[in-house]
Formats: sequence, structure tokens, C-alpha cells
Amino acid sequence: MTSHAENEALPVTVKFTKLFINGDFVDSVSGRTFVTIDPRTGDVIASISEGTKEDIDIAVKAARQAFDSGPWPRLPGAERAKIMMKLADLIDENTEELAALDAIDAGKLYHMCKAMDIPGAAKTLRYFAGAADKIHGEVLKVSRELHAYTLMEPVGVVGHIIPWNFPASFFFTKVSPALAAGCTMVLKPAEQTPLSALFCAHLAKLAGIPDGVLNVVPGFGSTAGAAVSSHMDIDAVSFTGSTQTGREVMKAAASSNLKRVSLELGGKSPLIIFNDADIDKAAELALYGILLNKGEVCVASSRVFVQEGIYDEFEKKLVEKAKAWVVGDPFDPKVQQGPQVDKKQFEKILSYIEHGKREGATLLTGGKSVGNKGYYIEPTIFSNVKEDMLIVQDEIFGPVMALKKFKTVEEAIKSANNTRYGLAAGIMTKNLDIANTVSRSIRAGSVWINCYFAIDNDIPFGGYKASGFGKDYGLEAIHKYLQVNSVVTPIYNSPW
Ligand code: TXE
Repeated sequence: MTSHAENEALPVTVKFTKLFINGDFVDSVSGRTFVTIDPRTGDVIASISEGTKEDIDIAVKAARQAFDSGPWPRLPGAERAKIMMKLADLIDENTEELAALDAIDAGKLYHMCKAMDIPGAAKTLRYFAGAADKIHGEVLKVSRELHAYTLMEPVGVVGHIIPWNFPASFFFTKVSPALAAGCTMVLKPAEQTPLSALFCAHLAKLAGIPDGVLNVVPGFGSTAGAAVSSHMDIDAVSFTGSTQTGREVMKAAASSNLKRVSLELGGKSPLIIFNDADIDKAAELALYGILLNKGEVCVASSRVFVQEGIYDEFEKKLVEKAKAWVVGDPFDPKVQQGPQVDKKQFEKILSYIEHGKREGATLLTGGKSVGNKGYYIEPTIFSNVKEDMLIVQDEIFGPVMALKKFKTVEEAIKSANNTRYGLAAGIMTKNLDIANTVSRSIRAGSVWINCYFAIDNDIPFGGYKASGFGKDYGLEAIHKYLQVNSVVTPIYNSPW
């Protein structure tokens, strides 16, 4: 493996490579480091301090102290909001640097990060900051002579474990509602993408988030991640990642202190296109649905069902558009798709493509890697798929679509639900009856009608079935980080 110093210069300077604990950047207890790799080239970007169980312990102690005796949970919500708003402003001021860090670390499109991911992260913070002074319980009308009310209390120390596909976005998806609720926290970024998380920790300090409230410990899943989910002094864990790891997190939570768990896991989301849809728009949406962020999206429209009346024309347009899709350096503004995040994902995707060919699906376009360095893969479309094929059942997490023809609404619903996942679904039709019937029949946490990826801070987001439980976004997200204390006193001689 070569390092970037030996090759071309990086488009951004990496300033933070150590663990962020109790307000300081520190070496790990073991002194060990790991490297983060540029997926455009396979070269080393930087060496990062490797957090393990000992470091998680230290970070949790800092978070516990900040929760038990620090100002954060005790501040009026409006004061927490003020600091969160300051942090959002700092994100805006550092958009380009954050976008470049995510682009080199994860192979994400720089211009998209600059226009969407990073401003979106600031918006998430502002949305939850706006809720910080509106968290309250209620006075209960009870049948006996009791005065009863509820208090909404922060759950305590939270562990966040996040993946690598939207590093800065997920950082704030998790951290913002927990901060608003008055929690303190330890966040473990994915080992593939620690850079933006450490930069955000630095911004949090500048914004005035008190020491110990937000700790960031990069490291591997089986060590640092497992130490979070099994920690006896973490009160809740919020995880985004694979279904398989989600199970491990839940088991560890159950067999340690029974901490509260929320899981946002994998998906195999269907997009159903009916005969009355605009074919051009539908082909564009279907392609965008699978190729956005090179298919490394939990809600990617990886299964596309098209009604028979428009199927042939749709297929032709889809393939034309896929062939014109531009794969290349994610810093080039003309490029639509960068490299997969790392060698492991790259090889996983290519092996699914080989499997699809062996299973007898028709490869309409793509199927190969691109270039001779980095982890680029062609937009790939399979047709003539059968529902029990692995490429139809498994989350590939790459630019690989399974396309299938259907006849009736009932058949489309049955096929769409023929999956262990239930994260999202899309429907394209002008017929309200069909849209209403299908949206209520699909077992998925989000259904998008005549649009896709319609994710927003105001809209609860999270899965059904093996896609997990617990919502990110929407005011519901704050409730993951709150607990209800029912307070009761007797009333003597009540007039009512
Ligand atoms: O995920 P992991 P991986 C899916 C996608 C992808 C597959 C594998 O299909 O191809 O998962 O990716 C931490 N205890 N998604 O292996 O393992 C890990 O360090 C505690 C969908 O990267 O789930 C990282 O921080 N934590 C998904 C985080 O979990 C552990 C996004 C995610 O890694 C751990 C990513 C353990 N035992 C992958 N093992 C989505 N829903 O968007 C790992 N981790």
C-alpha cells in the first residue's frame, strides 16, 4: 500500500487524527493506529488513533460525569439550542472542508456533499435545536384523587455507532436529537470514515459544547463498537449499519445492562412503476434510486418492478441512461458516481454480480469494475430475475439493480413484500386509488409516491421487519433519547 505523500497531493488536509475525549484530542491507550484509505486510489490517507475497550471506558466515564454533574442536561433547552445553532453555523462555515473529507474518505461526490450532505447536517442540528426547549411532559387526568404528571428526562449516556456511507450526515442524525434531549454521548464512527467525525468534534468544542458531552472514538466494530453496545454504563445505543451487526448490538445490549436499543439497518427497497407513469421520469428515478451514492444507500431502489404495458420501452430507456452515466473521480463535477467505499465492499458487489450471472439473470448493462485503480464499478442492471435469487433477496449495497416485469397491482404488492427487509418503497402512478392501496399494503417504514429519497428532518425515518426499529428524524427521534418519569401526589378534598 502506498501513501498519498508518495503520490499526488490530497484535495484536503487532514487535521484531526486522534480520539476526542473529554474535550481533548488524545492518543489511544494502546498507542495503536489504523489507516484510512482513499477509495479513488487505494492509497493511505492518514493514520488514525485506534480506540479499543479501554478508550471507550474512558470516554464513557467522561460522558457519565458530564451527565451526572455537568451543565448540559441541566441547561434550559433554549441554552442548549443556542450552542447547537452555533455548531450549525460552524458547519456551514466549514462546508467545503467537511465535504472534501467525506469525499476522500468514502468516495462520495464532492459537489453533492457540498450541496446536500453538509448543509443537510447543519439543518438537522437546527431542526433538533428548535425542539430542545419544547420537550415537556403532561398533566394527567386520573380517576382517583391524585395529582399526576410526567417529566421527560434525558435517558443518560448514549452510544452512537454509525456507518460509512453518509459519515457527516449520520453523525448529526444521531447526535442532534440526543443533544437536544440533554444526553451526553460517545460516538464511534465507521473505521472506513473517521475523518469528518473528528473534524465535527473539533467544531463542537469551538461551538461551546461542554467537555465530556460529545466524545468521538474511532476504532473497529469488534473492539470499540462491541465495547459500546456491551458497556454497563451506557444507557442507550443508537446504531445504523448492517442487519447482521444490528443483531450483535442487540444481543450485547440485552446481555449487559439491558440498555435501550434503536437500529436502522439494511434494506432491499422496491420501486413499483405502473403503466400510467411517465416513462422517461420513471427511468430517471429508478436509476437515481439505485445509483445515488454508488448504491451505498440503505434505501436504494435495488428492486424495480415495472408493469407490462410500459416494460419494454422502460427497459430500453433505462439501459440507455445507465450507459450514459458517468463513473469517475468524485471531485470532478461531471462525474455522477465515485468509487465504492473500500476493497471489501468492491469485492462483495462484484461477487454478487457474478452470482447473478450464474443464477441465470440477464445482464442488461454493466457488470464490471472500471479502470485499474480504485474501487469503481459500472452501473449494473439485471432483468429476468426470479424472486428467490440472491441478487433479489440480499442487500448488495452497490450500483446493481434487479428489474422485473409484473401484470397486476396484487402481484406488485406481493413481490414488493417478498423480502425480509422493510425500510422504504417507491410507487410511480397517477392513479390515486393504486397509490393509496399500495402505500398501505407495503410493509416498509417510508413509502414515496412519485418521488424517491424523500427524507427530511421533519419526517420520521426507520424500518419495519429486519430493517430495524426506532425512528431517526422527526420529533419521534428525540423520544429515543428521553424517558418518562411519572410523578404522583395525593390530593385531599379535591373539588373535582
Ligand atoms: O457494516 P457494519 P459493514 C450493510 C451493507 C454493507 C454491509 C456490511 O449491506 O454491505 O452492511 O457493511 C460497527 N458491535 N450496511 O461491514 O458491520 C462498524 O465498526 C458494534 C447498511 O461496514 O454494520 C461500523 O461503525 N459495532 C447500512 C458500523 O458498525 C460494530 C450502512 C457499521 O458496520 C460491530 C452500512 C459489533 N460487533 C452497511 N461490528 C445502512 N443501514 O445504511 C461492526 N460494528
